[in-house]
Amino acid sequence: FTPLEMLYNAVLSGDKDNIISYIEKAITDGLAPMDILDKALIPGIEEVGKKYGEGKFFLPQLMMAGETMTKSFERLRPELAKGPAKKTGTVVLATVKGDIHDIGKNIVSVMLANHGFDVIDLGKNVDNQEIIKVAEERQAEIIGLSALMTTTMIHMPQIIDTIKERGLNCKVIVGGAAVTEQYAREIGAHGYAEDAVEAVRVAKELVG
Ligand code: B1M
Repeated sequence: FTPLEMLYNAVLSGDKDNIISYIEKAITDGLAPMDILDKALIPGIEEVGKKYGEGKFFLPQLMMAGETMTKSFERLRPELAKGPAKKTGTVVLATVKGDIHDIGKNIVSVMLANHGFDVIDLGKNVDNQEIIKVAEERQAEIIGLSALMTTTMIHMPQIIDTIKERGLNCKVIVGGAAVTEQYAREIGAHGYAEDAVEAVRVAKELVG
């Protein structure tokens, strides 16, 4: 197996004990941290989601894979963090209420910070009002919302409506596996991004 295949398999099988040594090996072999994420870890966790959706994997496997992915991302985080860029704007970022999926949101967080955004990451399962309050206090140019479930993405339009009602000068970017570009348009979001690289592009465009 190549280092990328080893990592893919480790996420798929929820191999928390060995994932770090595989990451170390991949880094020593000169693989780019973003490639490790995009070509091994994310495809691995997506396959887990597919198998879980098909009833071939069960909750314990989903949890093990999630923990393995989180552990590997924490190891990669400092590798992904490049030097300070010039300040681009402030983003308040959160996974919406009722939703504890934060792997993708954490990737978006690191990427935005790498591109000079001051990221206030409120974490996961965050109340609508808390997100709006912090954005207002910190005069954030952007609110970034992540939702992975059809049952939780409904908080997004609620937040957007409140912002509009209060006349806050703040743009909202939405993303996460449950969200589509069409949904983003329907709820009146200012931006949608399919992945972390796209999120940076959209955020820059909105503050531009
Ligand atoms: Co859950 N889960 N999960 N899960 N889980 C999904 C989302 C699911 C689709 C699996 C399935 O059924 N096939 C399904 C949701 C179904 C639906 O609503 N349609 C599901 C379910 C049902 C559940 C539970 C209810 C299971 C249960 O308990 N019975 C439970 C929910 C708990 C809760 O939130 N209240 C649950 C729990 C978990 C774990 C805790 C075990 C774990 C999460 C660990 C963690 O995040 N710390 C987990 C995992 C790992 C998944 C899957 C397999 C993978 C998610 C992931 O990390 N993907 C997922 C299946 C799937 O999504 N295909 C699934 C990798 C990540 C890099 O992608 O988050 O999409 P993603 O982020 C991307 C882009 O979307 C984008 O950039 C990122 C980087 O490219 N992006 C943004 C994300 N946020 C953005 C914000 C932006 C812009 C772009 O702007 C601000």
